[in-house]
Amino acid sequence: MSKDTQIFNLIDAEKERQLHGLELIASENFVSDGVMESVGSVLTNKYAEGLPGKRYYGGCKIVDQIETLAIDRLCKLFGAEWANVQPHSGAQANAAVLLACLNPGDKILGFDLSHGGHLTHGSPVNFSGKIYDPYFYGVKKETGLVDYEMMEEVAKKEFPKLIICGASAYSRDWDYMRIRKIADEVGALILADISHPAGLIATGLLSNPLEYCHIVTSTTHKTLRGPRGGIIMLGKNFDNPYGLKWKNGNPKSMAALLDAAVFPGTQGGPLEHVIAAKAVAFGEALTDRYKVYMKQVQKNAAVMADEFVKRGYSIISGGTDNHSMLIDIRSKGVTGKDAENTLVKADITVNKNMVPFDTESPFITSGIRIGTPAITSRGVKENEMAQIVELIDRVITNIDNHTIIAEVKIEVNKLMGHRPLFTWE
Ligand code: DSN
Repeated sequence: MSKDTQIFNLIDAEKERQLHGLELIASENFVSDGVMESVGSVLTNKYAEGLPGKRYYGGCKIVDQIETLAIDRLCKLFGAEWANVQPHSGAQANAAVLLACLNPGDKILGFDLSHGGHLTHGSPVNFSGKIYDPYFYGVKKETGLVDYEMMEEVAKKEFPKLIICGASAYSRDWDYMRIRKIADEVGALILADISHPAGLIATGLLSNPLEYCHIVTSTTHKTLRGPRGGIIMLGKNFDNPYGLKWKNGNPKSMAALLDAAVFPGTQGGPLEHVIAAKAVAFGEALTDRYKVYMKQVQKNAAVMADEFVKRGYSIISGGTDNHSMLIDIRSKGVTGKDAENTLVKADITVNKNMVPFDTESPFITSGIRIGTPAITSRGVKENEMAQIVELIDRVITNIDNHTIIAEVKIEVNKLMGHRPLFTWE
């Protein structure tokens, strides 16, 4: 059969866009050939509902080995005792955790979406805020840092069953020990969603929540540089401290509850091609060269943040310890929406983002979020950050000047066009 030219021409066009542009969306990355080949492999043909060794379909001998390797590598990477690698996404992983730990109407305490949190941490437009009863903590206005006093105050007033930490737009490390103390005082479980900084945690560049948090979820496609997908992990000695049950059954281990919440609770057949790609990514993340990559991501972000500050931009919390930064661009007289839309004309991709205490709606926003995982995968180093920030600044400060935007686009294409999409260099 001949190739579907309509679709494959579009795939080629998207490849060209990725090759020539500056990809600064903090949650995106470029994967290795091994990850790409696994996702495009014959494993997509296989049904394997269940877990390795306990499937509802025949012919799972090989995929059992693949999924077991993925689990073993993941546990080694983070020092986890148990993992489930089947969630199709980070949102699916969080849905499974909430299903395993809560009953409809139970209280949860999450990081406010408009302060940097995530939809699945209790937003009213998401299942987590519709099915459960959400309360929030945010950042302190003066510092832009997580307000742990507020977390404690709300927790002691509301007694949530689950406290969720982790963020989509927060550039500092978390105090997991402090969160555990608060959770223990009110009898709550903790879910740490490390989707964004997972790679920095895996390589010891940020603190590891598995030491203090009962359950940890992540996506696999951001700093972890794997295929799009989710994971759930458990640390040591946190097995079901409050004796949760599954469907009025006997108390079960937390691992059994979470497994059941993934399948059959929220998903059907696992994507074994994606699980193989996750295993490849975890294998890569266990290498020294991945640690070199993550250090470069962190260094690039720190230097980039400094360059923005030098040009008069306000970074929430004043800088970054991880791969990302949230920039308040109000001082430049531009909204997040206009910045995103104009930067893309110069082949620079960022996303508009609310800043804490924003007066604009989520569709407009006063900020942009920027991250370095993707450009670092293309070999960009810290000595190129001044040039990249100058290009972004030139667009933002000339938002209506089509000639200047066209000039920036040419410079962006020159800077990026000759590089491979993925390199270890
Ligand atoms: N969409 C992800 C991000 O960009 O951070 C969160 O789900």
